[in-house]
Amino acid sequence: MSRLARPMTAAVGAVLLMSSMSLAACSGGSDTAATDSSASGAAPAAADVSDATITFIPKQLNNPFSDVMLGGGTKGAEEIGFADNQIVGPLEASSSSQVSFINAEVQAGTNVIVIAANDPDAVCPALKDARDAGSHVVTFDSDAAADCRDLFINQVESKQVALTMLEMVSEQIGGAGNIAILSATATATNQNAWITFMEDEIASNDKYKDIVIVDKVYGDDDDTKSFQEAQGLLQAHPDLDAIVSPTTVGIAATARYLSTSEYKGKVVLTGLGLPNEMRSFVKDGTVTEFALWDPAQLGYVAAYAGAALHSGKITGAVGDTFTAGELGERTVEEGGIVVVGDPVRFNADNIDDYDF
Ligand code: RAM
Repeated sequence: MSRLARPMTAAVGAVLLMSSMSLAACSGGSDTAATDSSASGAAPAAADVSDATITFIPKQLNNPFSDVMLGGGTKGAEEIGFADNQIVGPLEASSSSQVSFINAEVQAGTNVIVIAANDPDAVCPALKDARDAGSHVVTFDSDAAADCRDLFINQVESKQVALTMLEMVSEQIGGAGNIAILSATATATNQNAWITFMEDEIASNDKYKDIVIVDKVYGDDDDTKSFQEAQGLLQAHPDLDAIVSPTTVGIAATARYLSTSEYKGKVVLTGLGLPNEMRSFVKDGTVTEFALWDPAQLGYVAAYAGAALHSGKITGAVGDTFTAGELGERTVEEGGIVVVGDPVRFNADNIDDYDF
């Protein structure tokens, strides 16, 4: 099945096939991507987690991105054979909203906690308590401070996410113009890293010297607030050329606002979105191109990383490797980071090839 997205320029790197690794597509088994066990000549012994528990704590529960990510996590946890797997978490993505959930896991003696941090620091004391009590902590999607977790499962190298968004917006506004960022929460580690890399690139790369970020607003990954922030941006900046929203909640809400407004087709909208949420806006001309990765892979790799840590197969040291089921071998990189895949750019030509 060929679903190669439109190639990017060399600056960002080629868009890789993501669908070949899609967990949904692979769930049938026999036609799945092979694990890397053949590379070493011997099948890696499965991590024994039959007496262990794993709990996933997303940024928030009512987020379609989290739902897909957690689906991958649950699939991984079941496949590996954890005695129990749970999902708990807040309904809103505020800084401290996850602390009581972490504390409850410490009380319960959960062996592996997988969390997408709403604030890199706010969750730290509770995560440290968890580690002191013998749990392993894996962050995914949005990192905590590095000394509070064992590993961070990152979708894509953060700078590459930023460069992909910058390149998309630059292409769509002809290389020059006023842009605004509509982000998630102001404390989100992942969005803040992407925004900082975008700002740095604009400041240092001549190619983007005519792009100006005129505003940054935060919809808190709340649909209503994001919708209102989009409306506010367009009112406050009549000369706005584009909105970049590095959050699936923000981009979908902004698209909904734009699609029935006078700005449809005039103000560019790009960023990170779920194909299933953005499809109608691509088809009706509100959005030309946006990007994402497969969130299910994040959860899936995080479950395998948790199992490898719990069973002592890895310690989380740089260079450690583990096999993430059908997605194959992964290596721990500098900073205790495991990178899952590459972003794909979605547009009218390929969006129907994706189902998440
Ligand atoms: C939202 C969340 C999540 C982010 C995606 C792109 O769903 O903020 O953390 O990774 O967007």
